[in-house]
Amino acid sequence: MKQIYVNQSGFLTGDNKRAVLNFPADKFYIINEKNEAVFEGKPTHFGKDDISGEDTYIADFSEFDPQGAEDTYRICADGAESASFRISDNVYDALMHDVCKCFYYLRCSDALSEEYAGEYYHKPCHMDMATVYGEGTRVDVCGGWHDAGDYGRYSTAGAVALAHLLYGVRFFDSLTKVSFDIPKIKCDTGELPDILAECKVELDFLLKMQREDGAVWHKVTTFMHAPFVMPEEDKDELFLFPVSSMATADIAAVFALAHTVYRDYDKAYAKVLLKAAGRAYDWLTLNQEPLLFKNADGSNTGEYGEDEDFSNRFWAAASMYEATGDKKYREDIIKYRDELNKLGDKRIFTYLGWGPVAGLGSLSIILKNDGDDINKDINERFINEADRLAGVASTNGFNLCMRADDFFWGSNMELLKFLMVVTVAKGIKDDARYADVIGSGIDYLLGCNSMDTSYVTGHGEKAYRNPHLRPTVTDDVEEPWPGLVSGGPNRGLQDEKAALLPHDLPPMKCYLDDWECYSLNEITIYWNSPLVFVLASML
Ligand code: G3I
Ligand code: 9MR
Ligand code: ZN
Repeated sequence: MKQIYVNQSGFLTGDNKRAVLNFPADKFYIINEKNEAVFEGKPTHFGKDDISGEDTYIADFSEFDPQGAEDTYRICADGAESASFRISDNVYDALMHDVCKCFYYLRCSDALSEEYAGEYYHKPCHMDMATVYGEGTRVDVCGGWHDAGDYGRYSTAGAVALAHLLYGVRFFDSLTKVSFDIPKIKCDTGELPDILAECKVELDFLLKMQREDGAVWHKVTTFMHAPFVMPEEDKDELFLFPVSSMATADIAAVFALAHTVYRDYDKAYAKVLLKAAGRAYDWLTLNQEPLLFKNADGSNTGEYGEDEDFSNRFWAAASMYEATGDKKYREDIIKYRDELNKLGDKRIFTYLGWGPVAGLGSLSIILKNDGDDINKDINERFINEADRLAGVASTNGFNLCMRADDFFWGSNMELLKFLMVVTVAKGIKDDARYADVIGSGIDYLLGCNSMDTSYVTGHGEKAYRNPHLRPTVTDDVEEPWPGLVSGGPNRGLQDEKAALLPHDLPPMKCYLDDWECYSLNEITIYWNSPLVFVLASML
């Protein structure tokens, strides 16, 4: 079928603008709402690539920068027509609002109000004390965000999502200006910016996930995933599953990072965070052996297993060093850097979670900006990775920095993390390819892909509508919350329904907009958070 793929949300004025055709045509036209042709151009043949499996033709309309931000346009060629899109200076403002607001809707316990949640309100949930698994002690761990389509709350996943948001605030002050209609929280300087009011919900929860001795429980979930019910109907016993060194390190790191952000707004809170970070760090110092995590026998909630904890410890050391300037943390940075180097993966210092998190440590080192050898080495690794990604993008018609192997569970996060790396690299080195790769990545996410689908709910004429998300499937509201990033195509086709798809599909087409497909179409906090980071750089 003849298709014209385009970013269905829109383009920023002045940016590069492209659509992709999967058929040859002499000319393409841009038409406005009155069906008038307002621009014409000639598609150029790119050829076949292994991620889409299609013979692609590129329609470049970068020159088209119309006045009149509210108009919508379509691309036409040879009888085919694309989805509509806009071009304006503020085309991503509504998107940013919605992507951020999803964290509010994902709040657990009694933190939603009808005033702010509207039709997506749910009653208080998961208010009971949780039982320490295997011990029987009961602990209050109310609050935080549900992780995803399930109702679990996982420490490492929460820390990583927070990290994307809080590093976003550190790198791009613009993020503190974004408002998304949530309850205000008072602070020393007046009111917290919305993004920090929202992050505080998860930080407060993670503070409760820390044991007296400084270690952090890996997760709090029921023993088995809940059926598809509203959160308040999920009444099974909550368990605090064992502490892990990954959770403890990630929490040390993210509290230290949060300290550097909140100290400008709420000194007392920033102090609490740094103290808790220090306690977690001291526990790590006393417990040098990795304490990895495996699900209890028979339990099926998220495992978030990792093979080693050096990347987590590296992140903790880097974040503590940035927060305190204390040289003892610098020594640990070197120690864990050397351990990570032994693993033999040159890209590891650019990995931004949820598994390997050394790249988050790198962000602290970049922010600290000491200019020493450690700093130079990290800067260079970000540049090398950005250059690699620009190279990958040049091998397909979508200018997408993804190889076939990158399309696994949560491929959209893989993409967004790559875009974060390129975004940071762009701040280190001026290279025109970087902005282009970021733009094309966002175009892909918002519809310029061979599924012709926008992977953000409510943003795009053909946005996906059936996320694997318990409240959305269960409530009687027709549309899902807007602003949810789907996990996206996954060659592994790792759930029962996805397994029915043909197994020889090109990577980009291993997707179905079906709520049953949790390996293709779930949502999570840490798939929304990297989009916030990348969009913040574009505001
Ligand atoms: O990293 C490897 C890569 O090297 C390899 O080439 C590729 C191909 O097999 O696999 C990659 O690993 C994948 C890993 O995600 C990467 O993060 C695994 O195959 C894949 O099974 C794994 O999926 C994870 C999934 O849980 C199952 O464990 C997702 O990342 C993770 O986001 C997801 O998390 C779930 C929670 O458990 C529960 N809550 C919902 C959440 C989202 O679905
Ligand atoms: O709904 C669950 C989803 O949030 C998880 O990502 C996924 C993997 O842990 O598991 C889903 O739950 C499924 C369970 O694992 C197996 N039976 C079907 C469940 C979904 O309906
Ligand atoms: Zn809940």
